[in-house]
Amino acid sequence: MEMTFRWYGRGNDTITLDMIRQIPGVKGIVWSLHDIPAGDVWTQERIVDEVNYIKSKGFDADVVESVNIHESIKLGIPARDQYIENYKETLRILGANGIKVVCYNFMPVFDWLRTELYKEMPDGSTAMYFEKSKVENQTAESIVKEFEDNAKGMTLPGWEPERLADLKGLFAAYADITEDDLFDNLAYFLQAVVPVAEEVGIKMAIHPDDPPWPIFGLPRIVRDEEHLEKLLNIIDSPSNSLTICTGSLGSSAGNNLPELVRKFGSRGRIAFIHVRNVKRFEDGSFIESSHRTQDGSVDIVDVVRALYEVGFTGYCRPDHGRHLWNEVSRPGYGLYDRALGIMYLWGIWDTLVDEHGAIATK
Ligand code: DNO
Repeated sequence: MEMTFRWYGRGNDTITLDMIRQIPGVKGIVWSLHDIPAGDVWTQERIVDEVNYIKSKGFDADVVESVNIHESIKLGIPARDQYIENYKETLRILGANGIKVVCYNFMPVFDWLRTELYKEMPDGSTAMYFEKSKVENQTAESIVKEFEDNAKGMTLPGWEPERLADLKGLFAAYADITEDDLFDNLAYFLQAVVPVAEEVGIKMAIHPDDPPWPIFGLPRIVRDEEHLEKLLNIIDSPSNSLTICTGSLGSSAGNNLPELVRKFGSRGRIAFIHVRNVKRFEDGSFIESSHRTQDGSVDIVDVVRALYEVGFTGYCRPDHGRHLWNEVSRPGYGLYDRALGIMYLWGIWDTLVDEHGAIATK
């Protein structure tokens, strides 16, 4: 397993690569070109500049999260073909520069959604919170506005302003799109890009829906074991792989994360894993807790054990953390709690290695 850390780029993150270097065992940086609008080609020049900078600090730049997908591809409208061509071109350039994994998602309109970015916890830290009834009783516009107003000036990953500028128009466009339609549009996209990914040595790794249920009546198709199985069957290739996000999938009590890791990991179809914990409440709400098993509803110890058992050699990163010790950071992406998360994951992993031996690494 290779430990990585997500970083938003020079001038776009409160954390520097020099800080990340002091977290034990981090080998790679998970990066993206966040200023490039979804659908545009990433140029060779920009990619080389970012990769070289990351390498100059002693890290690899193997994983990109995300190359976002233009809405027309999800909607399946004619304009998609040009955007798919652009996507292929970006993959070719990324592949030529040694990139191994591209994380993406296929969520309509929104990427992840929460109702509070800084909910106060009993210990004085704050964490991201999703209150189910609030989403059921409020309009998308009002929640999005609140969400953006509360971000303390930080951009939120996956919340491209150009996409959200016309929420009404987007909702209207999705009015007739069923889950089957959305799945067909995903299949169309993958059939076009996976052969290119194979050619250039990239694993496409889809991120599950967050939260893993339909919101505001929009279709969601990457929510559970059945969905994951169905999408892997679109093309049986390592270049059509998964990002398992234990927090996203774990927000739904029906998803057994260690079991999913055993099932898809043993088939070599997990390219990337985001490990974090969430505490689920009876009414369907959830809060992002510390990574520790006892603090949330996901058995993180067993997730790591499952990774070990399947001989996982892919990429791992700690995911959203709480905001601790007055740190000012992008919501969920502070330094401290993610660093604590890494040490928890290493503690479990190193114990397994100590007791049972190292697994073959790449
Ligand atoms: C949120 C992230 C997501 C994720 C994308 C992947 O913090 O987990 O924005 O990066 O869904 O495409």
